[in-house]
Amino acid sequence: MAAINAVTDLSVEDGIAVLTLNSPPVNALSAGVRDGLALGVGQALADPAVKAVVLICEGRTFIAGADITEFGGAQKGASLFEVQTAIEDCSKPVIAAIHGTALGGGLEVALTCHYRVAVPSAKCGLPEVNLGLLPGAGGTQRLPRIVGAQKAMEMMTSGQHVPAKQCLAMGLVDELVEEGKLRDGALAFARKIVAEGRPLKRVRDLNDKVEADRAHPEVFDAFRKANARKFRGFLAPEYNIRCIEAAVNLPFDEGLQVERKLFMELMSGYQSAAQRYSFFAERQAAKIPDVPDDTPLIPVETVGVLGAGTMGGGIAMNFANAGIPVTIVEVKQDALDRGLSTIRKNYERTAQRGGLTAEQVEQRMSLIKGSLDMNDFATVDLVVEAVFERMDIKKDIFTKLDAICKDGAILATNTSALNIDEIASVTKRPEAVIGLHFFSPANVMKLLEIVRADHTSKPVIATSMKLAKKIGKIAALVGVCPGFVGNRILAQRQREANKLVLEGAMPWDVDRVLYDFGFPMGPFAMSDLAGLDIGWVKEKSKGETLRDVLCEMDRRGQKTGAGFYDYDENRNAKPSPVTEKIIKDFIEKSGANPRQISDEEILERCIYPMINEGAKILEEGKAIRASDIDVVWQNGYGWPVYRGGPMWWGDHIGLDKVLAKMKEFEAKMGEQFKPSPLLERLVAEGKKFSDLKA
Ligand code: 3H9
Repeated sequence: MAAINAVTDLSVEDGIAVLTLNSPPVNALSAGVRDGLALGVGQALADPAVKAVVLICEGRTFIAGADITEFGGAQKGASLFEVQTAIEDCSKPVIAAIHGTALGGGLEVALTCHYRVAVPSAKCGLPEVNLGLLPGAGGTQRLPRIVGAQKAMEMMTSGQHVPAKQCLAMGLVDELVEEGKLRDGALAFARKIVAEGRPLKRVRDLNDKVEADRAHPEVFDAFRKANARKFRGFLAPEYNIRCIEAAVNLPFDEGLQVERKLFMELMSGYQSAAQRYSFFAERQAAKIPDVPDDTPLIPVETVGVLGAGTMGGGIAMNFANAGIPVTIVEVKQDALDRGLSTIRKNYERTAQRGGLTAEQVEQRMSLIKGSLDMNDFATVDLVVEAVFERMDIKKDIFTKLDAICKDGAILATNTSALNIDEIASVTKRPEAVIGLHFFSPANVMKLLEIVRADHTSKPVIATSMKLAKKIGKIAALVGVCPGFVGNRILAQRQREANKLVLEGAMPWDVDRVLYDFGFPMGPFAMSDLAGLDIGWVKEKSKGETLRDVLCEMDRRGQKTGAGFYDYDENRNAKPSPVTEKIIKDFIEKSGANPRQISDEEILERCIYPMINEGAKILEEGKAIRASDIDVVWQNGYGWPVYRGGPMWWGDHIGLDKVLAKMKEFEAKMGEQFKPSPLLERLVAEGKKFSDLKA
C-alpha cells in the first residue's frame, strides 16, 4: 500500500486499484481528502495495470459529507467539483464501497462513481437540509436521475438516512455485499464489472426518470402543500425542491448552475449559519470540561420509575425503547393500571401508524413491570422519581429511596424547578443524586436537562450523559437554580407576555408575533393547550389574575372549549370577545391606559429578557456555555432551529442592540429589565456569547 497523502492510500490488487481514505472521525471531505481523491484517481488512471478503482474508507463510516468546519474559509486544495469530474470522467470503472453512512458530499462523490456497493448496515442520505443547505455537489441533479423527483424530494427535504436495502431497491446502490466483508465484496464486484465489460454508468447521463417526471409538474406543488406546516419558516426545503424542479426541467449542466446559485444563497444566509451552529452545539453539549471521557461509568441495566402518571409513564417508555427493563412503582393499583394502560395505548398508536410491529409492542411492554412496593427498587441501577412537585413529598421519597436502593445506584429526580441540593440533603449519599428533567411528552421530546447538584459525583454525571444518548435524548448539563435553564428563561417570556396583555396587546397579538418568529405556538395558545387550571386552586382563587377569572368562568383551555381563545368542535382557535372584555375590564380597573403596542415591541419585550437571563445563567455558572442554553431552548421549548437559540440570536442581532433596548425598558419599566453585568461587559469589549470559553 502506498501513501498518496496523510489521509489517502493506494494499492493495486489483481488489476484493481483500492483507494482508501482514512480521515477520522467521519472521513469528511477536507482539503486533504479531496487532494488524496484527485491524486489517487489520477494515479490509478495512469497505471496501465489498473482495470478498475474501488473507493473505500477506513474507520466507522464512508465519507459523511463536506467538512463543515471548513465552510466559510478560503478553499484550499482540489475543489470537490474537480474530484468529482476526475471520478466521473475516469475511463476505468470507479466503484464506491460504502459502510456506515454515505452522507451529503459523501453520497455526492459516490454518485459520480460508476457503481456503488454497500454492506447491509450502511445508509445513504443527503441531509444538507438539516444544516439549512442543499446538496451543492451535484446531488440535487443526480439523485432525481436515479430515484425520481418524488423520492428525491422526500429524501432531500427530510435528510433521512436510507438503509442500504432500500437504496438497492431504488437503484441508489447496485449490489449489497456481506456485512464485515466490504473490501472483498467490492473487489469481487469490480472484477465482475471488468470481466463482463460493463459500461461506465454515469448518473448524469440517465434521463428516463426526469423525462417521466416532466409529465407531472403538479407533484412539486402537491409536495409543498402537503409539507407546508413542517417547512414553515425554513428556506432550505423550498430551495431543495427548486433544484429538483431544475433537474427535471433543464439539461444537467444548467441544473447544476441553478444548484450552485441556490447553494451559495443558503450558505451566505443566517439560517444555515444557525443550523450549522446547532449541529456542533448539540455535540459540544455532551462534553463536560471537568468530567473527562475516561470517567468510570456506572452500568445501568435496570431502571426504576416512581410515579405512573403522564411523566413517569413517558420516562419509562424511553428506557423500554432502549431495551432496558423498567419497574414502575405507584401508590394505588388503579393509578398503576391507568399508567400502564396509557403506555400500552401509546405503543399501539405508534404501531397503527406503522412505527412498531405488534411483536415489538409486546416486547416493549414485557420490559415494563408495575409494582405498588418501593422495595422493588432495591436492585435497580437507577431510579427516576416523577411524582408531585412538592419539596416535602420529594424529601420523604428520597429518604425512603436512600434506605431501599443498593449502594452505587443513581437516585434521580425529574423535578422541573425544585432545589436538588435540598432533596439530596436528606440522603446519606448526595453524590448519587442528580436531576433528570424530562420534557412532556417524555417519550417524544428530545431534550433532557441533566441537573448537577453540589455533591453529584462525576461518574453519576458521565453515566447520565451517556445514558441520555442511549435513550435518544439530547442532553445539556445545567446547575441548580429556580427553573434550571429552560424554565428560568421561559419565566421571563411568560412575565412579559402577561404584562403586554395588561398594557393593551391581545393574547392573539402576542401569540401571532411569536408564531411568526418561528415558535410552534405562542404562550397563550400553549396555556390553553396545557390547561389553564394547572396549579390553579378553585378555593384560593380570588379573581386577581386573568387566569383566575378565566378558570372561575370554567374557561380552562382547549379541554373546556374555551380559555384565552374560543374553540370550535375541531379545536380551531378564534380570538375571544369574552377574553377581550375581561382584559379591558382588568385594565380599566387598574387605572392604566391601554395603548397600541407594536409587533416589534412585543417581540423585543418577549425575547430580549430571555437573552439577558441566559447571560445571568452563564455568569452564575449554571450553564457551561452559551450554546448549551441554545440546545435547551431548541430541543425543549420550540425555539426555531433556523434562529439558533436565544444566545445565538442575541449574537446575531447584536448584543449592543439587546443591551440598549434592555436599558430603555429598564428606565421605563424598572428592575426586571436590568441588564446582566456579563451582557454589559461583552458589549463593552465588543464580544459575543460565542467568544466565551467553556
Ligand atoms: C455537505 O456535504 C455539503 C455538500 O453537499 C456540498 C459541498 C459543496 N464535518 O455526530 P457524531 C464530527 S454538508 C466536520 O458525534 P455519530 C462531529 O462534529 C455535510 N465534522 O458521530 C464530531 O466531532 P467531535 C453533510 C463532522 O457516530 C464527530 O465528527 N453531512 C462532520 O453519532 C463525530 O460525530 C452531514 O450533515 C462533518 N460533515 O454520527 C452529516 N460530521 O467528536 C453530518 C461529523 O469533535 N454528520 N463531524 O464532537 C452526521 O450526521 C454524524 O456525524 C454521523 C456520525 C451520522 C456521520
